[in-house]
Amino acid sequence: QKARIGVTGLAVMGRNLARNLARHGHPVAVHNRTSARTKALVEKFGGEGTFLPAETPERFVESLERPRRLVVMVKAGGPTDAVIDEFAPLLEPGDMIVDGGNANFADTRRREAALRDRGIHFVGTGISGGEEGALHGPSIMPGGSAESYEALGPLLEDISAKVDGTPCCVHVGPDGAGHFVKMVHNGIEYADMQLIAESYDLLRHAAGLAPDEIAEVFRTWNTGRLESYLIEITAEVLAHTDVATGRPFVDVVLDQAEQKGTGRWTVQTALDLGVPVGGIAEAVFARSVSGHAALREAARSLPGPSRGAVADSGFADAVEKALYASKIVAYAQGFHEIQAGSAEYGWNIDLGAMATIWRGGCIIRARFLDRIRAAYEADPHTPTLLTDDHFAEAVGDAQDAWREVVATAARLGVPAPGFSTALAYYDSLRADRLPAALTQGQRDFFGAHTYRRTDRDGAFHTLWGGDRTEVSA
Ligand code: NBP
Repeated sequence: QKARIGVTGLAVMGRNLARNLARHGHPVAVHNRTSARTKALVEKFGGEGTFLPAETPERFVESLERPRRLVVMVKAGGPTDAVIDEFAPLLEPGDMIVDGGNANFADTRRREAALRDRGIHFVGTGISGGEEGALHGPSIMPGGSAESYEALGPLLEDISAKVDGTPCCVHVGPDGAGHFVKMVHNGIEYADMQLIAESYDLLRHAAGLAPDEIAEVFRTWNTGRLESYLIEITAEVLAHTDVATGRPFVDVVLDQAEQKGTGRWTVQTALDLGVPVGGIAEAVFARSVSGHAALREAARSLPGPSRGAVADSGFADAVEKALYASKIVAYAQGFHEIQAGSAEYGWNIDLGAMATIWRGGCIIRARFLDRIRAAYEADPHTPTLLTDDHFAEAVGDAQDAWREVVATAARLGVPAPGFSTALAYYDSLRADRLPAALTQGQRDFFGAHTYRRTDRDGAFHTLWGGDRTEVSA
């Protein structure tokens, strides 16, 4: 018997993905560099379906039906190249290597081009949902050729999460498109988490609520428009009591957030593409600030504001509005980045389809994504989600409360970089005139960089060091 698909790399993600495939009735070949993992998988979960364990790459490749579908779930970076170097010589034209790791999309483009020359499809595939998602149905974002999707799509759709019967898996676009979209997904996840963290911080330190009371607030929010996996688990974490000390769990965890890199890549890529993603950038920086222990220690004695907490019973509602509005901004920025990446690399990504496949399986799954899907359905070329009728109205309704929350945060000295940057972005887009005109004047003054005028075409320069007449550049 041959396997329909194979998975190499059997740490948490690969093991659970292989189990998911087997549970769906697909015979799956399994392989790992260290064969103890392969043995352990078959011993423990062999009853869940048909596993074909292989100790060597050669046996692994032999056990796959053609065209071969080989999923690689190893640590991203060097290990992925090592695995490709090991397996590619064993493959034949038409075979597919599916990289399900969190690869950088630029690496995926390089690998895809190199393997395409040898007739092998390289399918960089974003997989979201962590280990639980991999087992029970992740959100899957495959890139690579349309031809490879014909052979892979049905399998991947089968094991993906489903929402309203629709699989959370779609062919994103050629070469690195899948990993690009997965990267931005993670960037949005950073922003979403940061906004939730700021909401908690304000409820705690501006409104003076206790963690279990805040958990209740989040539970209530989770029955409304903010309903999402992240809000749900936030309530769980906040309600949790540390077993060892009996104190709120959130008070015994070291307040230094870590990161693996996809958020940073999202921001670096946005800078390269010239797309403003302040919400994601502030989220990455907030984690970075939290980790600078010595810097924070040195600055701890700096003076703060003299005013105390707010005693406003409507504050939690205001924070809900600020959170919703800021979240819309963060997603609008993320989708702008996907739109720009798609244009830059010729991927032709369907933005509404991305919202559709993020509705289930992944960390940012939320009711809200249905709204984004609807927005792109109404206007696939909308320049920003913010001008969609629904979102424009929601932000319009929320904005007074949003401004109040940002002002309160500033007044009380509670850092709210996510809320603040989102509001500044909103106001920048809305502005009739931006002070960029002054910036251009300064640039022309010190560097003769020229400027354009509102009333005439062309580039101009003022002779700042001379008689200040204007010349055509
Ligand atoms: P890890 O990222 O911890 O990688 C461990 C696996 O890589 C093991 O199977 C290990 O084999 C293998 N490996 C390494 Br390390 N170097 C290798 C090499 N030179 N040649 C062959 N194999 C090598 O596993 P993971 O947490 O399951 O994640 C797998 C991928 O999925 C990663 O790219 C990750 O970014 C991505 N991802 C993870 C999550 C998540 O929630 N964890 C979510 C979404 C995506 P060994 O057993 O012989 O050491």
